[in-house]
Amino acid sequence: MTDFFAGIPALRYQGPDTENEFAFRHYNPDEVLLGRRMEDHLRFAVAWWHSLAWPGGDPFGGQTFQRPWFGDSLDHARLKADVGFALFDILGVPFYCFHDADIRPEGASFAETKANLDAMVDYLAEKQARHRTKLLWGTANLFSHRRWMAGAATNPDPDVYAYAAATVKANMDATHRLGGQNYVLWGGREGYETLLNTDLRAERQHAGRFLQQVVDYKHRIGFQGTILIEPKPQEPSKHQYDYDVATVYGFLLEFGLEREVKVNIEQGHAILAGHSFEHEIALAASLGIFGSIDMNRNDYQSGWDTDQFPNNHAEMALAFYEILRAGGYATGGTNFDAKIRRQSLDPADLVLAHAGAMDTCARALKSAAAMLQDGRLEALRAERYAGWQTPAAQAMLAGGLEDAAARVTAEGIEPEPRSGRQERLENLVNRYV
Ligand code: XLS
Ligand code: NI
Ligand code: NI
Repeated sequence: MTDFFAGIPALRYQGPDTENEFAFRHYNPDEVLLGRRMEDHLRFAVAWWHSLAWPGGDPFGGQTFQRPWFGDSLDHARLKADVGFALFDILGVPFYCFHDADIRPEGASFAETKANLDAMVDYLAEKQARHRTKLLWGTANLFSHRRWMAGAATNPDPDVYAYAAATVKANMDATHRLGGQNYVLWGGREGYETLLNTDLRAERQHAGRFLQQVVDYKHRIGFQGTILIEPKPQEPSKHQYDYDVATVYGFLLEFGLEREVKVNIEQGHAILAGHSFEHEIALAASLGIFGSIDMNRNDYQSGWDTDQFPNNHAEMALAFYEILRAGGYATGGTNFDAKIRRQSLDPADLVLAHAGAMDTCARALKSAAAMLQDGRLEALRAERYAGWQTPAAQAMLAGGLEDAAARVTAEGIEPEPRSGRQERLENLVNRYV
């Protein structure tokens, strides 16, 4: 067991006016919004890599955190899991997520690494049986070790493709065994540093074939969860093949996987790709591939993936509005792919970073639900497209270009521009955030 969080109580909802720092002001798991409990809307998950494994480094300096579970043995890994589940209990989160490299020590060979993974999966299974927190998704870290430096499935060396297959297979088995609801693939090194040494076509074909093999394997082992691709435009590579939602959709279509694979959308990655977070969610929903969320935010000045905890509820309300419009999560959830700052050394910093983010999401969700319930935004959107309900408009879509063109003279059409009413819509949103 662990006393890392000694003196920190389990957090409870106490309402917006409480003076208690160790309480929720907005996250009230049992509160019902639009017919669903808040906990079931938000489906929060803690990310093992940032909250438990990250040592506090940045490009100019190394470790700042000194945690008793930092080390290379299985005992360290088990202590890390004990601390993890203690954190999950304090927060009352229903889910966690991991990479293999976060939960087990690396071995001297593939066999030893796999044995370490299996030992930790046994340990996590026991933990899950005694706590309420379950696995939202598992994934393989195919980017940190030097063997992945030129990619995993897209590596020019076929031996690395084999190693990636073995690693992903082991992690799909682990995720399946732990009852994970999704399996994620994020291709941090599936891209290039320079086009001068890159065969774009070959790398794309290999990535597509790899994903087909992943999907086949999922069906063969009877894994019921969702396979998710996490788009990101660049960093660590100069250019990554899973650039954004639209790019991933094109890739899925090319390899016949658009009904098999969905997307895990990260706030900071959307911004790096030059999109808003809500744009990426709305686009994925409209394409039928919305899966899950990695919730964080980037620093708007530094321009790289700083993975901070979210704290802007007004901005997030627009994202949750799109999630609600899409019908909410199915197997997905809100995973805090976010890390505390490297000066935030105290156990309380770790707890309250999550608590604040949970409250921010809950507040955003309440605003989004109120916006949807108000109905005026959707009514105004529908009204803007109402002209398309007429038989003449529908007939244009069924006929040829010349049929549509003929309407202009036959009906004496002269389009009358109408206001988009943007400021009025923004004012309406501001009543609820
Ligand atoms: C990195 C990614 C990573 C994925 C999981 O930028 O967000 O953390 O979520 O591999
Ligand atoms: Ni990220
Ligand atoms: Ni992520």
